[in-house]
Amino acid sequence: MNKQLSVIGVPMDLGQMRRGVDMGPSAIRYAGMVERLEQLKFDIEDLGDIEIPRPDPSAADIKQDNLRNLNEIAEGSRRLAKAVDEVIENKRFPLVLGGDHSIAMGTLAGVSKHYDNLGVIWYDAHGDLNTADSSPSGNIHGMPLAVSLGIGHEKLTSIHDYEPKIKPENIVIIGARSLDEGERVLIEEKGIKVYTMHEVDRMGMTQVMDETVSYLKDRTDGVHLSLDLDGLDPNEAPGVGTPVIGGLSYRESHLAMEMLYQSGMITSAEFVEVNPILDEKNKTASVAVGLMGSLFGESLK
Ligand code: 5AB
Ligand code: MN
Ligand code: MN
Ligand code: MN
Repeated sequence: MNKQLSVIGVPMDLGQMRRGVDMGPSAIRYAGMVERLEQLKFDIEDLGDIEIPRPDPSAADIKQDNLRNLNEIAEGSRRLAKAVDEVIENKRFPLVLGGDHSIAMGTLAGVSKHYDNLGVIWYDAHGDLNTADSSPSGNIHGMPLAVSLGIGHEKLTSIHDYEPKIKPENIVIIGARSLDEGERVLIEEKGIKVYTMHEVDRMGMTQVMDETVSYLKDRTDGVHLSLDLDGLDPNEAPGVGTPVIGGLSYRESHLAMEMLYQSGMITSAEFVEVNPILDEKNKTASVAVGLMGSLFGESLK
């Protein structure tokens, strides 16, 4: 694993309607991220936060074509893509801190340029495969995976001047338990691999991760982990804007991260949707930092 790590914070809250998720990067830093990773002998540089444009107050909450804050999110994503691109250019591992999940459009735009077949592990209660037409909310944080496939508004799919960013056969979704009708159709149509909570319950996380790793190993030349904290159960990660009961446990999630570390395949990562205002004593940010520990090689022995 690349031991040169660059951290980018993205104080983005425009992809959904609950304020506070823009403070996610601070909460994660406050939970001791840098110290935790330094103990694992990483060379860490913290690049600080990307500047996110503020929406015009007179236009607040106006939904343009069922895409709330479209222009500001597109601009923020372009800035993030550029920053992530540069990190990889400098041969370092990008670790991105959200912010809501709409930032994944920018992260993937910056990462995927460097790979022919980027794999993506989408650890989430949701599929994030909506378009303006299928979205029940108009919230862009429910759309980044579709956008990265080249499906959605042109202002979003064209971020960083190429598309699509990823191929459907290179995606694995883990932890899904809340999929909208349009998302189910897309999953079926595109043949996207999904381990819902049903499969995790039946097979156990060990088999889910064994399969995920061998599936991606053959077909990808790099793998991005996009971890939405709402993939975990809200009892263990309460500080998220769109909690769904019946989620992945803390232990299952640690196991998943440890197996990803052992696979040696992860080349970039992001941790998103931590909302300290909805949290209990920074619990969710601490969980995020704990999962980073496992992803980056902490072990109990
Ligand atoms: B998250 C919902 N599918 O589109 C929608 O937290 C929820 O990034 C999206 O996974 C949740 O509004 C987006 C109902
Ligand atoms: Mn989610
Ligand atoms: Mn998500
Ligand atoms: Mn969410």
